Amino acid sequence: MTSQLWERHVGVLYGMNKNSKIYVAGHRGLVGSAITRTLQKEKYDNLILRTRDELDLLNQKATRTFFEKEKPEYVFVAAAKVGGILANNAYPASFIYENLAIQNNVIHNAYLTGAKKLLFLGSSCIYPKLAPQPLKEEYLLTGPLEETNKMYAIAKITGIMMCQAYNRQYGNNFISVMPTNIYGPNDNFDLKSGHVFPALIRKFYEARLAGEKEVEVWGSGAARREFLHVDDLADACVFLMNNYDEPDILNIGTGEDISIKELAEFIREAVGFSGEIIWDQSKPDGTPRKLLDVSKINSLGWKYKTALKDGIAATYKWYKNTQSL
Ligand code: GFB
Repeated sequence: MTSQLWERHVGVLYGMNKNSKIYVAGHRGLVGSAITRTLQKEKYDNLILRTRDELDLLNQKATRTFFEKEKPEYVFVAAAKVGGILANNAYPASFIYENLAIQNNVIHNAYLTGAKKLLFLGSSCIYPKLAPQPLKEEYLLTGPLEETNKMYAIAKITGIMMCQAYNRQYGNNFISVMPTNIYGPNDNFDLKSGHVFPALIRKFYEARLAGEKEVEVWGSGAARREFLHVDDLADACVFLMNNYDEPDILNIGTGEDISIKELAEFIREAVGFSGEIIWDQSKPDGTPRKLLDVSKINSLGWKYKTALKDGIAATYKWYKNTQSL
């Protein structure tokens, strides 16, 4: 029996110590930066962080060298090629190639260099397009995927399977979590490549400043999504790194959804834009509904904190401040 299998066998807990060596892959992104903030706030003081210029996770050799030198004990895999509905649809090859490469390199090297535990971030888009709602963890691989983000989803499903395979074959403790749609500071506010939340903040803000009469929003507005503040996601990730040791995937969300129409109204109000919303139905709605069943994570003692309207106000404030810098 390997030492890791033995430790699991005798029930050694895998929680982090304040001086554990923790690598946050993707620490400058929306999710990675929030995990880093949370760890720092909770006084974990041995974080290993590398910018993309310092370490290209697409590069197998560079990733191997980094892991062999640093040997992190805990790894958060928040590095990924991400984007909104149009970017996913337009660049399927980049989404499948980059995500597979990054996660292969990170997961395999975490195994090779003896990481105690790894947390892999998936996405709610791994579930079948027309699965019953709310989406339970057991619906994974039970039906066809949504076309607009199929390649991203396939890559993320592969990451989940890889973690489970390494657990089974090598006795690793690699867990996978499925966050719902995330928003907050350090999001991508680019209108073409980003997600709906930051795009709407920017569109309404710029339209208000320019005195525009209308703003174009994509799709019919009927699609329903669940939105979680990234600080809540980060809190859940740190909680699970310390308290969850199962190979089964776990959803992270609020358990509440709204239509894109409602979201647009909320954001318009928060930003103070008084013009009209025009729906551009030539753009795709994507999956009709994406609401996670969060009963499993709730039963472990974790629940989200940030109400959507508070999250919108805070994110808008953050965005406005970045514009006046
Ligand atoms: O956020 P979003 O791009 O991602 O789009 P998905 C959500 C909904 O908002 C869609 C509508 O129905 C869009 O048509 N929408 C309206 C807009 N206006 C806009 C806009 O200005 N920009 C954007 N981006 N959308 C992503 C996946 O799907 O969800 C990723 O592509 C990932 O793979 C992520 O899983 C969580 O929720 O449709």
